[in-house]
Amino acid sequence: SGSIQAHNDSLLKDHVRRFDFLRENIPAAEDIVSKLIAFQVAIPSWALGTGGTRFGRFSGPGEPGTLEEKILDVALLHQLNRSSGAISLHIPWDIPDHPDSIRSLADKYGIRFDAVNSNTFQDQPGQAQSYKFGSLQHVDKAVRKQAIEHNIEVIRHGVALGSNTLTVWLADGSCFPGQLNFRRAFLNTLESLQEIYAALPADWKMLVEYKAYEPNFYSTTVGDWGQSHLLASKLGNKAYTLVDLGHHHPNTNIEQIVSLLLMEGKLGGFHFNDSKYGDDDLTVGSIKPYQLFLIFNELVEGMDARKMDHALELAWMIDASHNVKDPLEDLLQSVEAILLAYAQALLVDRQSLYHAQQENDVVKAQEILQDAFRTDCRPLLAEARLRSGGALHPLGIFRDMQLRRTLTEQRGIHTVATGL
Ligand code: AOS
Ligand code: ZN
Ligand code: ZN
Ligand code: ZN
Repeated sequence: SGSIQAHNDSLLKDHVRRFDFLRENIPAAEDIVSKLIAFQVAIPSWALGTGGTRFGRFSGPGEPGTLEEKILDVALLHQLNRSSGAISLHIPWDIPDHPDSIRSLADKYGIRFDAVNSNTFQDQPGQAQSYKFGSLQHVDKAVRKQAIEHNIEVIRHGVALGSNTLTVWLADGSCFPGQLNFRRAFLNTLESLQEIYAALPADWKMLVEYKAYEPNFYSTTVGDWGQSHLLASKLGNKAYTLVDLGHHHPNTNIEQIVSLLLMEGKLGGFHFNDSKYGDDDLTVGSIKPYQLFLIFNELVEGMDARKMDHALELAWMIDASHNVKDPLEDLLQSVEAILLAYAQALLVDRQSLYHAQQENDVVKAQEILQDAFRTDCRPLLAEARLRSGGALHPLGIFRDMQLRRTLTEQRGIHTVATGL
């Protein structure tokens, strides 16, 4: 923290000039800064090692090899940006054998446990039944039962860590026409999810993630927001839809989906990432920052309409990972992109937009949105970090202090992140 202080001192004069300029021009600047301070984004444990979840992995030096080290990585991110105070675990990639010590380690750094993720898309060594033809949808009750029990086990791990959300993503579907009966697959999935739902503690949520295709390429049983929403509404008021930005067909209007799910009180959370083609899981904001802004625009508008707390009522998580960047630098970029889109959305003049819409003034409406999108909000983010004890420029300090080198000295060059 002495180093953060020194880093901030060296950049302070420049920052103050840029922040003052914005403050003079944006009446809501102070309000936006406080909202940014409150906003936290959960880091997925599987993104802390290089390599994504598909094809080869090209690991870098000093990557975390244990759950403890993953938590320390998130703690490091959080120290730098003060916006990464949560981690999302994937079971069994992460097995919290000693939940109490894991929990106190996380507590020590102000990290909470966001949604826990189950995994029935891979067979684990020694497992009795195979998920080759699906899990919760499977034609064989014994396979479904194994998958249900796994999910209940994940809830138990989550309870021990103080999480209150289960995310279920299913690879279930079919690769060829005729392979399965759509209705039976859906009903099996529903019945299985009902058994898992029945095991949720009272204050828990279940997030049902959908995905258009991959690994199945003819049908996916929870393939879009309609199917997820159908399941979530049949399950009950603890079940919600989770939107992963990469899980749509090209050019899908994701912001419209977000708006309607929010309207129905059925939006549970996000997996943020970016993509050019499919579920690319690229750094948030690297390809379509305007889409990200438009999504946040709907979020802010819809959450305000429902009087929801922006920071607390949805699960904000990243789901991105790939081979060519330092994972920690990549995550700093992703968190920054999310907060930037959020700040821009907070800037939108809602009153004027409403009037422009009522008057069918299309040009004005577009100008209002683009005016917000084209405002450089980076000084607002920097000010939020400064006030909460973080670094003015997290990526800069990460490089200046050669933090990856320190991690490599501590952990070694070849550390295999557990799991994948
Ligand atoms: C898979 O495509 C989904 O995005 C899931 O959220 C999955 O659990 C995560 O990406 C880890 O593989
Ligand atoms: Zn996802
Ligand atoms: Zn994705
Ligand atoms: Zn995905």
